[in-house]
Amino acid sequence: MRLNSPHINLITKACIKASRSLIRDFGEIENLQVSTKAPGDFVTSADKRTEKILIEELQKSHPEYGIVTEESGFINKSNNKNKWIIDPIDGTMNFLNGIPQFAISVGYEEDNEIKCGVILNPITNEMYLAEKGSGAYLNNSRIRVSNKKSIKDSIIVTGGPKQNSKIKEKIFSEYINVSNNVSNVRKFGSAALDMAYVASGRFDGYWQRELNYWDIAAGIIIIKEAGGFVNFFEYDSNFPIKRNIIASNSNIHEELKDLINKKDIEK
Ligand code: 2AM
Ligand code: CA
Repeated sequence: MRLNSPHINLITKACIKASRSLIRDFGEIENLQVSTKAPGDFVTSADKRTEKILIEELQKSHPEYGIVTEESGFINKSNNKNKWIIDPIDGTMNFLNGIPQFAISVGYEEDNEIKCGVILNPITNEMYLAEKGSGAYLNNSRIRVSNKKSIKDSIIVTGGPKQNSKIKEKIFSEYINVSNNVSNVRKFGSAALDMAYVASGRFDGYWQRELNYWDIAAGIIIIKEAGGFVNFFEYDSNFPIKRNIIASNSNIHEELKDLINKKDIEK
């Protein structure tokens, strides 16, 4: 079985088209590391190019839909019913350094709920997709979150703090606390792929502060449809784009939440 509603088909097609250009850009960036051109500028243009293709493709069928993107901001802001949430390159730092751990991430939101989403790593050719009520898939295979029962045996992935974070100490102390209470913590540099890996059972859980909604929109539905739990904490309704997230299989979710919310863990 494979998902084939109009929305998921549209996203899939747009991501595949955008990925061709992104793969070319990635080939160039490896050359750029030995050239004199500033890599930062190149990433910006790769981001913009990828985003432009995604927007053009998605707008062909639904020019009236709202779009929330990393590079262009809001399009059709008054449409609150139907929205595409786009991150053209999630894992920009990896992309910039020639590390093939980045993805195109596109979610579709209806009435403020994510209904479907696609995360595509164009280099490994892994496409994660999900639609509400229809399960989650990696390419053509159904995926599920892990069945790990205990937090102390779990592999947990995280990210941050970002360079300009004002809460670095808090994030580092959470990192220590979680590390001391799980099997191991990983840091891979792409929120979208971190979530895709939780959905496919490679990691048991994920948490991260100071994300933007486009980093995680597609991941939310993919994890939920893979049987996992997704929660936001310390949500500020004045900044709805900013998110702190915890996502994991259902067995360890409460324990992971406790590790993040409590500074001192009773042994
Ligand atoms: P990005 O690559 O699209 O910037 C890295 O831990 C993850 O956090 C990436 O998914 C990255 O998305 C995201 N992130 C969001 N805001 C960030 C920031 N200001 N600095 C670094 N990473 C950020
Ligand atoms: Ca991102």
